[in-house]
Amino acid sequence: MSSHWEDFFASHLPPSDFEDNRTLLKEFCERHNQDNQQIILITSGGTTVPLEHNTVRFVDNFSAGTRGAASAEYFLDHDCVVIFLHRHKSLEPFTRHFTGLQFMDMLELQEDGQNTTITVKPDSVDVVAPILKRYKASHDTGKILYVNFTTLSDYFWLLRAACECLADYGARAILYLAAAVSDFYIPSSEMPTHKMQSEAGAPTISLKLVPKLLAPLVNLWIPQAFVVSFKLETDENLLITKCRDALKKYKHKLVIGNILQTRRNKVVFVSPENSYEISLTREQVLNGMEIESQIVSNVISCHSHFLKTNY
Ligand code: PAZ
Repeated sequence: MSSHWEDFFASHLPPSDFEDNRTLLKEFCERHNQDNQQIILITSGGTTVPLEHNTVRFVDNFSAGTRGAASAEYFLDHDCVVIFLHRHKSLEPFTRHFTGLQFMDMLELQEDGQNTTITVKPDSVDVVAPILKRYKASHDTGKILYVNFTTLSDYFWLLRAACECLADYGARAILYLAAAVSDFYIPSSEMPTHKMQSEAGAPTISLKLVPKLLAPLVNLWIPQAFVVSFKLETDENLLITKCRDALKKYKHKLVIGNILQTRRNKVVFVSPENSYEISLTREQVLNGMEIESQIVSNVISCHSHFLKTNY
């Protein structure tokens, strides 16, 4: 049995910087709430489940945040305003293109007496310039807000706060829930305070089911929004059924299903009306196309259709 979402909030404290983030979310939502402005809340990356209050060890998952970070860029290209609620240190829009030492290798250092000049190497300009241009366009106009979480309970607190701040947008808000949120956790009351000691022998860890936040999110926190959830499976035979079950249970607008191994080039859109697949050809992949560009275009047209038919 999973615990109830209200019990979860009652037994887990908000993150220490919660009030600062709530203020940022509120100001950002108020600033952009004019005319017909659409706003997208993207959740991205995986949540951790601590095994100790003073956390040395935790349960994590595979998600690097590629889907969320890439999607944020494409939503910004469509002139949308974006809240990027992501796992601390997971991939972020724009910087994701320059991970590791790759970026250092694109730079040239010249030291001439007192003067130090750093330039982008001529053969890297064509790589850096278009990304820098997109970055500047969205950052200089303040179109994206970054908020980060680490643990499952940080994520819960911030997601609810973001929904509350977005409620005034009504149907103009799109929730794009791509984060890989843990299904299991150790309740705060059952967690040891200090680092588990090996002298005590191998621990037996008993995990509890995480309450599903989609239910209060859709019914209470932001009932008019266009809510899109993602469903990850490893068994192809289960995918569509699980997507349909989620739609039936939570009554939101769209589920995007993907299989772990093929998630970079194939997804399935499942709505109450229909389902269809989006995939990239081998050639498109080789040309550097990302499936998120198509996912985002499709989500935007589903949302426009929703606005036209419901209002
Ligand atoms: O972060 P990533 O790009 O490696 O993976 C994206 C994803 C598979 C986590 C996302 O597309 C997704 O399916 N999120 C929901 C996962 C779930 O079923 O809880």
